[in-house]
Amino acid sequence: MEDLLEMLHNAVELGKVDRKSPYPPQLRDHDGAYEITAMALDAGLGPQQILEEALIPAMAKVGKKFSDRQIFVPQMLLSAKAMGASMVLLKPFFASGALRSNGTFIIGTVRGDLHDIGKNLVSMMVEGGGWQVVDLGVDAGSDRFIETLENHPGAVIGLSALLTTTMENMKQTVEDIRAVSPSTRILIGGAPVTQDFCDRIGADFYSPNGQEAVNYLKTLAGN
Ligand code: B12
Repeated sequence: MEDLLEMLHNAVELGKVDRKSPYPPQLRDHDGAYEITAMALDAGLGPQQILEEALIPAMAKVGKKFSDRQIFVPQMLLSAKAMGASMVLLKPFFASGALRSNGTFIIGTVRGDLHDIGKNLVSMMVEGGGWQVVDLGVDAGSDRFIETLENHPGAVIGLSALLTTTMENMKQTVEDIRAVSPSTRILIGGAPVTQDFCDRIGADFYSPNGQEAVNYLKTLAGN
């Protein structure tokens, strides 16, 4: 079991998407993140364990290697693709609450930011928590959040930012939403985001992961 988690960690860290992907050359004809995830699920490992013990630590390692200049953007992108391949198989487990609707959750990565893995994960979990999710994708400006909110009155908003530079755009987005709809609940997250930052920009809730966001949303839905 541990071997499968370790193999998956390696596949994501090295950017081995699936068996047929040619990169990295030393893993040619080896299983990739997709196949290993399927084996892990078949072996009875839970999606949360796969996420917490293989995928998320692998991406943290990738970030560290990037900071240390051991790898560059193309390798980081392949790791992201490998994690995405694994998430395709995990999604049905997280999204199984889609038929109930506690309300609408509008989520997006803020303007100037193209990181979407964490946002997609939160989106899956919130959907699994029984909310209808409207996903605005990446590089979403305040105008898109406000327009979508007009079409879904009472919706809760989730903002993601992974860059210190785009945290400024997160602050601006919160201000812009507050200006038109002061009572709208706004959740924020992303690797550089903190509780202190949340307090400073006047967002309602900060969470370092999707699960705590789901728990907070439950309190809003009254269950
Ligand atoms: C993969 C990756 C990329 C991929 C993204 C692909 C994709 N489709 O997302 C690519 C290659 C495109 C990329 C590009 C860049 N990246 Co990059 N990237 C990463 C990396 C390695 C992993 C991010 C990730 O997916 N983590 C896994 C997910 C699951 O974690 P997460 O996003 O943090 O999400 C969790 C929580 O934060 C939270 N959460 C997230 N969002 C939300 C929202 C809400 C509402 C809530 C409640 C919670 C929540 O829940 C999630 C689940 O637990 C990070 C390293 C790191 N440690 O974060 C660097 C990192 C973020 N990147 C970095 C940089 C510098 C860049 C580039 C500027 C590089 C360049 N020179 O071009 C560009 C910027 C592009 C842009 N404009 O956005 C830096 C940022 C440094 C900084 N302080 O700003 C990092 C930290 C790497 C590093 N150590 O230097 N990157």
